[in-house]
Amino acid sequence: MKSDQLWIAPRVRESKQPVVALESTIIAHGMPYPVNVETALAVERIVAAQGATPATLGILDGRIIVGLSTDEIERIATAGGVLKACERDIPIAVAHGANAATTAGASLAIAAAAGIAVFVTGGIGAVGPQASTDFDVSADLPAIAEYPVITVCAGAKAFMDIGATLEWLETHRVPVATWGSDEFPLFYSRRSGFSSGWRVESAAEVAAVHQAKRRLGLDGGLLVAVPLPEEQALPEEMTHSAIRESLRQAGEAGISGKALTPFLLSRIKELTGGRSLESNIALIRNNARVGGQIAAALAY
Ligand code: PSU
Ligand code: MN
Repeated sequence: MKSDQLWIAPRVRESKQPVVALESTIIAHGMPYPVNVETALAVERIVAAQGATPATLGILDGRIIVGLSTDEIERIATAGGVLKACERDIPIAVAHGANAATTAGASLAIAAAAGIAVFVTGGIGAVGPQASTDFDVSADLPAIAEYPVITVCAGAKAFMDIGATLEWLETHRVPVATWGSDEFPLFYSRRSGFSSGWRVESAAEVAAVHQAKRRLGLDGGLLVAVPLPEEQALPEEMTHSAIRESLRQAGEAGISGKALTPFLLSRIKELTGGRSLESNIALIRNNARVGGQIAAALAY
């Protein structure tokens, strides 16, 4: 993607601080109004508190915007018909002059074009639970592998196949760090039972590995998975049973493709009496703090 095709907010373009990119699908399709807007703005403040400049990404009237204003975040959260754009949808949204929220993968493509080194999301899309038969592998994964950006997440969304996702990341040469833990986290819960083999304790360590990778001339990204705080985590059994039931309902309703993730997030919220949404808010805030620290460490 060409950087001269981006609308970079002056606040971001002129920033003397490191920039942290944030996605907007979580705002438009991942959380209900008004907590989506409250969370998006809180996440920006948390990034700023670490000494970094937040830039929420999205497409409005066909313009790819790096650094949505508060009004624009409100618009992407409330306007009808906002598309969920993964990377392949970006030219469609641009040509149609449409409004679109960008997924993690689409956001990584834009962040890379804008020269932003750190990207924060909630949980990445990953290898789906039936990928061996339906080929549902999120376009987030190849974007993480391809672009020279550090992605900070709370793991893959919990209804993905975590073991297969870690295998995919190994095959595609993505270093995967787990933050202060030996285990890859499970989005709503802290433990998945899988290890990535690389535990990190500090933002400086992540920054050093990213810089070594660049120096070595090795392309592509790096994934940091941060377990959400214990107090806001769902008990693993609650996570697993809500996922089982919501996957069953998705199968019954014939939901597939890009509608699946928003459907599951909303079903899981109902099945957990709103607790999964609280976890989702807590984990993205937590990721923003870590992402801000990593960006600051890179600039140091
Ligand atoms: N993280 C969240 N909520 C979300 C998403 C991530 O906490 O809604 C979004 C991201 O934009 C991610 C997308 O890229 O879900 C993945 O969708 P899919 O599984 O269809 O690739
Ligand atoms: Mn998918």
